[in-house]
Amino acid sequence: MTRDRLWARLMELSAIGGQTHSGGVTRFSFTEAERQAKNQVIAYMKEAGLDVREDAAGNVIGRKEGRDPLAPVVLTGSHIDTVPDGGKFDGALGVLASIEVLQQMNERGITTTHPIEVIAFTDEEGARFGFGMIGSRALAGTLQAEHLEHADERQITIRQAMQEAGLDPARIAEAARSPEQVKAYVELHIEQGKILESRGLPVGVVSGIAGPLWQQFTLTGEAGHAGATPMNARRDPMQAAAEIMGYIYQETKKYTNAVATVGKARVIPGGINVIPQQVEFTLDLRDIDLAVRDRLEQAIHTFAHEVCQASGIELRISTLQRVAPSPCSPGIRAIIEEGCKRAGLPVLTLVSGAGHDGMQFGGLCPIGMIFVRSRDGISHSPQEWSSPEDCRAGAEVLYHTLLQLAVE
Ligand code: HGY
Ligand code: MN
Ligand code: MN
Ligand code: MN
Repeated sequence: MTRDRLWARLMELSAIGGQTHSGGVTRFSFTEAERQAKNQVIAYMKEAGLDVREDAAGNVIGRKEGRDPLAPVVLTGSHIDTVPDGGKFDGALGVLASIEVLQQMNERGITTTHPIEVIAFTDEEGARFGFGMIGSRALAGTLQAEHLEHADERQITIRQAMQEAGLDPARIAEAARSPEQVKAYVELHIEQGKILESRGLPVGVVSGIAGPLWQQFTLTGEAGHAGATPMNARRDPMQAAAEIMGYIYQETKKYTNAVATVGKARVIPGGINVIPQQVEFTLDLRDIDLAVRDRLEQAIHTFAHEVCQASGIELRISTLQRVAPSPCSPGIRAIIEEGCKRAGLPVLTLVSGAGHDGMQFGGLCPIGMIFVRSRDGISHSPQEWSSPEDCRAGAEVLYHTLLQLAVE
């Protein structure tokens, strides 16, 4: 596996579109930064000898034809959009390693029975609109018109952003694939956790993906003077929000695999000497076990309503996205494990705490994921890093996996 080409492309892509002062990448979907990166990915796909197109949802697709063009396609890929000030590897590694693998097959004159497509999915992260996995939902045929009404902080909706990017939102159904058309989906991705590093392993096999629930809590009280208003005469939404946040963290810690994050908060009007009128914050709640996530969600909502009722605060909770935890297919796991052995690597199976596009394919095709070690388990940060050797090892396992899936 020619590491230099994969590594060189990883570094080159990270410098295209959205580089931040801290060395990270901010590349939101349907922005100029993402367009530049998509154009670069298209160039790589063409260098790899793939037929390239963009579908109605803006997914960039590179196809390697099979002996039987009507045989169900083997899908691979990931995303090139990022979180704010994200890392160089999250998503990009999966897209570029897939291109590298197909280029290697073409350079070795390998023709598979099934066609193989590498996809750079539109907006996996949801960082701009608070609603993610847009491209994979479209491919699964589950992206609904109402989803396109989610808006960014400038109140631009997904629908408007798609139109500005030259796409016709009325045609998103054209991006959908049917189960007969797709054999499997396999994604290579950085682990974004510490398990592989703690075991001294470069690559892991994913058994399942924890499901993210994203909600927005809006608390409305009464603005007032910070100095002249006694503590017992306030309807302060920040005090209620603080109690609710404290409960979220303390309650979630009772469960082994559950995680909760309050990643965004907004105070209105936001004056240092003004009791807030309104406080908004987001909740990202996950667990590989849906029953645990549901139980936590209910407990948090009950507590929040009790706190707000007792303090005369109006509470609104809106759900931004609710993605069920997804198992990876045992059959594909076995093929990936075989790929690890062919690459001379030990086999370690682990759960993904992070969400991925494959979660959208429950009704479409079996899914599998390969993880590459993350230094210190850091991701969604400019400090995100995986070694060239580990990226190469992951690409090698992907190579064996795709070959096995596409030749059968
Ligand atoms: O949020 C996630 O888990 C992924 O990075 N989209
Ligand atoms: Mn991510
Ligand atoms: Mn990702
Ligand atoms: Mn992913």
